[in-house]
Amino acid sequence: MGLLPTAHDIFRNGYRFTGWFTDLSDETSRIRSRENLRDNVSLFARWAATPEGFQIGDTIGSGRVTSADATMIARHITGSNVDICLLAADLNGDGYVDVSDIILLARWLAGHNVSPLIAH
Ligand SMILES: [Ca+2]
Repeated sequence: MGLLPTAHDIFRNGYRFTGWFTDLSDETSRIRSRENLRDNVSLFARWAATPEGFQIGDTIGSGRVTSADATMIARHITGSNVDICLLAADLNGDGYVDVSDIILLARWLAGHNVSPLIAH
């Protein structure tokens, strides 16, 4: 299996990464786990346009992605009433904001070579 592009590679200003697909015309072909990648397959990345000014990971709209964003995701998950952008907080694009997104953000902030599939 080859290497998937990293989280840094998939960040596109003004777009939200929505996942890897084996067939661009089939919404159900989204890859949800590396376990499904045992054979040689071609994968297609998909993005969705996001509101102007939106940046994945910038949950508080500060214009930067920092550890404060991870902290705010943690507060959201643990039930605190915080005002965050849920689209920006869903770093792995699975439709949920959970600890997987914090892990991905923390690893990315630490300079690790991460893939959105790691957090699944
Ligand atoms: Ca997520």
